Amino acid sequence: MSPTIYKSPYPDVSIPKSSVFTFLFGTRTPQSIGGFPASKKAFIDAASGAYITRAQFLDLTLSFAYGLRTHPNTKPFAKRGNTVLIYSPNLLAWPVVLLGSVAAGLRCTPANNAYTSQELLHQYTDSGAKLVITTEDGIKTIREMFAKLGISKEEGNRRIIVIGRGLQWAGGPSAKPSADAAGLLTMEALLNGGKLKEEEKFDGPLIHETAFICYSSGTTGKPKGVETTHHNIVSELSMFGPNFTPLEKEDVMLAILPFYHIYGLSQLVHFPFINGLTVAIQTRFEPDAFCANIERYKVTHSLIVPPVLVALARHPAADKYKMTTLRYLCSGAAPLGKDLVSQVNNRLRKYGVRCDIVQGYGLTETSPTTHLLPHTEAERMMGSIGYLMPNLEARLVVDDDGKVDAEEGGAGELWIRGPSVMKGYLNNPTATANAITPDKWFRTGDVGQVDKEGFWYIVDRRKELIKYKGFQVPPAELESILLGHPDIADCAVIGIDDPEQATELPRAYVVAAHLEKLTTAKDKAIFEQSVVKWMQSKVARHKYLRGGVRVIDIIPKSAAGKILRRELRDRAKQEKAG
Ligand code: 4UV
Repeated sequence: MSPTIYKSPYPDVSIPKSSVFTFLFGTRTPQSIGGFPASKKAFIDAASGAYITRAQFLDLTLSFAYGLRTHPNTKPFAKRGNTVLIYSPNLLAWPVVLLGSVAAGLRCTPANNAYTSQELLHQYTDSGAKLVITTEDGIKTIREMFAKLGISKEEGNRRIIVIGRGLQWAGGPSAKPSADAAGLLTMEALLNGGKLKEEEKFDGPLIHETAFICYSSGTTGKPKGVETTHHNIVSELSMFGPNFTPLEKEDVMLAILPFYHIYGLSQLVHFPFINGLTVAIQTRFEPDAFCANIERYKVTHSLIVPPVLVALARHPAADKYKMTTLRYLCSGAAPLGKDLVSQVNNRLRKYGVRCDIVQGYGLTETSPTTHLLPHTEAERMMGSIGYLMPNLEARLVVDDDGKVDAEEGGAGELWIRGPSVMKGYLNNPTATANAITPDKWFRTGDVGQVDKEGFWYIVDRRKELIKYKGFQVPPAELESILLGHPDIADCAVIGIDDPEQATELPRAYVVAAHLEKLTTAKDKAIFEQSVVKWMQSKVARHKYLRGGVRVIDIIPKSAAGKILRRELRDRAKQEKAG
């Protein structure tokens, strides 16, 4: 039987055949860049108010690219197709070093800035990166990573570019460098040499070269490098438009989601620039600063994850600041309940805030957004992830090999096909073949449903991935670490729901190697707690076992040895109910 293929209710859009850089900056005159005034603010450092205009953004990226290409430290590693790793929280410099690297023809692999040296090591080696761009706070971790790789301090120092604490380069405050940064090459120094005359071109078939390598565990296993091409990003950005998001001339977006995650990378760095929005960058989410920044910068738009809505529903900061400019909030990366949206709407409306709260859905592998609720439907279709984006096709598959599609209105695994689907997992043809079928369908591992009007819902997740506040927590990664614990014989990690915080929490079920020693409930509790603590010394914060550890006799497995996670999830539900 032929498959049931769904399309967007919106017509396909034409997609320019250009590189990311040309798409952003291609049409430029001294007065205008990408169709908006060159003097318009592009990015603001929310804490200090320092900013760069669109023209400065272009100049700085070309200067950074030139510095990369010509400085003796970076020159050997700044050849087209080489990879540079960014290990930094969201800062004003972030878009500059990203687009500067892209202009020089490099691929960028952005890493979680909370990663430990061990976690970072995987991404650094797997991506084939040689250069690392980091902040003064990141130097120590990078040096630890180099030491683990047997790279001498001297050699390691040549591979580091430091984003200093000061913002003089953007007209902002200056700051003294720390002792750690002494002798290292700084971003500021790279900006001072000259300007690349022309960005590296990715035309014709070269649009399919890789631009970004974000890490995702996909449906199973450890984090893998997702090869996002120039064409993927340009396609993704072209699919949006006024149909989905309300856009006006003076709109300001508040950026709190991490730029290293594809959601932030695409929607907070690229999307606003293309659409002429100004982005105020808040380095860390904190409810008070979030609300204060909305007032201070007259913010109209923000992209969020469900726990931010929990803060807007309950935190006292929402009573304290004037947020009447806010018109659009888009939540994604994790399921969002209708009730939470209603609570936020009710609270904000008391203060005269009329804001469309919508939901989007996407994956690292789809660059990312595949579905988005048009703002005009925010109220009526609360809880839906909205329409399929134009230029994409979708299926709802019931069996494993894609032969049977769901009946009309029924649920199935969501498969996506289109120009924003990744090239594949870096150096991992097996994982790529498991994720993308020969006829180019990408399996999301999520269970979806679509109604008669074309509104989509995510109703379940088939894959093992856990999401803590929108961050990926790959169970396989935690399980392999837990198996290194001397007192753990076997284990499985699952996500348990925490409706209060609108998130999942990672929980480990473990078989103790010396069960005979855990004779009392107290012994067990002490052991479980010690494992929680032990894990905290090994991984970034979002992977902590916040759902706790439970000792059990045996991990349920299939005949083939696969962990039966569903059984553990049912067990967790029963424990809660009991
Ligand atoms: O690979 P990743 O970490 O990617 C993301 C990307 C998120 C979004 C969301 C809306 C956008 O508009 C956008 O641009 C980017 O999180 O994780 C992918 C997995 O996260 C879950 C789902 O299990 C994906 O396979 N997920 C993402 N969005 C939703 C979601 C959602 N709205 N509802 C339920 N699960």
